[in-house]
Amino acid sequence: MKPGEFTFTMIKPTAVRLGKLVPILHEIDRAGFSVIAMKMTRLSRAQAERFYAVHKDRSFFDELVFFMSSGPVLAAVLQKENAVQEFRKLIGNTNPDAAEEGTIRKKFAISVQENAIHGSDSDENALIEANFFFSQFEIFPHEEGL
Ligand code: 3AN
Repeated sequence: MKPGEFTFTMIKPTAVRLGKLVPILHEIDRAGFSVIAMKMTRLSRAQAERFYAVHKDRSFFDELVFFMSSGPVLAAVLQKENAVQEFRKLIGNTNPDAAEEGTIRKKFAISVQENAIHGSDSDENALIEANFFFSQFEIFPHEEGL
């Protein structure tokens, strides 16, 4: 996997519970991303704390950990040229009130916390987050020419 060509995403518990998993995957597909790894799982509190460790001093950290471990999530690695930036554009602003029309968060988020979907914010974090959920044997990048 080359940096710049992939990103990590997670469809969050509320979106899964409300039956938005397939509609969101449809948007991701329409935007030209290939799924190269995917699993449905549920984070323990400890795993959610580790995943969001960068936010541990923020006021919303405990709530965020509680929410993210409240039900199943869909974790995936997506391949596309310039994946991190392209995917951030597709999902839109963290706060759905500020999210651009047509973005996934505009369509599916119910609040700034329960904002439907996660997308890595840098190539470095895309790698860290993909490795958090998947082993090297569970990621299947498309090689050039395929
Ligand atoms: P993004 O997911 O757009 O990169 P971050 O990294 O600032 O946004 O925040 C990580 C997660 O923390 C968000 N996806 C959201 O679930 C939650 N979050 C961010 N800001 C707030 C807030 N002000 N109140 C509650 N939860 C928040």
